[in-house]
Amino acid sequence: MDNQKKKETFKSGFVSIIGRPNVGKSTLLNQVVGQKVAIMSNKPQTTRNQIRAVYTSDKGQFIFIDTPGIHKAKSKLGDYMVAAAENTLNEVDLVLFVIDATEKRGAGEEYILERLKKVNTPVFLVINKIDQIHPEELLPLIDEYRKHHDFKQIVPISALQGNNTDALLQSILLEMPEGPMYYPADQVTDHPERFIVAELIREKVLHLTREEIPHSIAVTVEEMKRGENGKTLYIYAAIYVERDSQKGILIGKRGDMLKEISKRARMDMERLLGEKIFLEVWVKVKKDWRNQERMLRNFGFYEEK
Ligand SMILES: Nc1nc2c(ncn2[C@@H]2O[C@H](COP(=O)(O)OP(=O)(O)OP(=O)(O)O)[C@@H](O)[C@H]2O)c(=O)[nH]1
Ligand SMILES: [Mg+2]
Repeated sequence: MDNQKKKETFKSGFVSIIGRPNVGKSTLLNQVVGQKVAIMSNKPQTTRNQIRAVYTSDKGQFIFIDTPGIHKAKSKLGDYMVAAAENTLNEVDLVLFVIDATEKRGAGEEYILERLKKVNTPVFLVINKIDQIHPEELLPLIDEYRKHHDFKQIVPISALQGNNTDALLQSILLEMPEGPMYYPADQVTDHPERFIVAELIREKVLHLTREEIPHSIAVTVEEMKRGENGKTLYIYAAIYVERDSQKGILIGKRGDMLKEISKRARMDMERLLGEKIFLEVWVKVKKDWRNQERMLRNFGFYEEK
């Protein structure tokens, strides 16, 4: 009887997380699914692809789609990233428009609000980073945004600290249609290990380098194989940069930088995959790869078209 009732009321659907770069979209995704699925950093344009992660409870299942921050694209890669975010808008049951409470509404938000006018999908305004503002600053912010869109809900949160994210999940449940379990209850992501491994290396580069380097790199996993003892997982990866000078920076004095990147990435991989890992990383130069369609395809962009 009980089971019958549960079945009838189970809800599920797709939820896209959009917003400007660096507002905390990936942090929110990881917080709600309780696992690091998407890499995070304080550099804008960290996320480059649609990242899917699944949240399952006994009442429902939501498939969250984290997207690249919407920005003025300056390369073919940028065009791809913005399209990856905008393409989700019509294909999901709900859009979470995430803003940073500490930042003034700017041209980026205006642009997104304009885009949202053209879709029929319900939208929640998620005001993130409330741990950084005084509570009194919240109401004026809400009033201002409310004028520009008929948001289904306005939910202030701190994705980093997990403040109010449970309330957000409850509001999402109300918005979801009745539906099936799309994924097994224990599955959090459908991204292949190769993708996550490459992303973790890219994340360490983002954390350890500055200026143009974070935007100039791509990471590929060339080989992943299990050792003869069956225990160690051997991973061979390459970081691509656009110029020789960038290669020098990434390798560092006596190879120190590359060693640090590899060490940090390996520790994260071991934590995530729960096994012993041997990681070797090379740095290669590929001039202006961000504007070369063939290279972008090689690096796995454009796959969803
Ligand atoms: N104080 C505070 N910082 C946060 C919060 N959420 C995210 N951040 C920080 O904001 C920065 C950007 O977070 P990300 O999750 O990578 O942002 P994003 O929106 O996915 O960025 P892109 O992928 O570049 O579009 C990181 O340094 C986070 O630690 C929050 O609730 N409070
Ligand atoms: Mg991100």
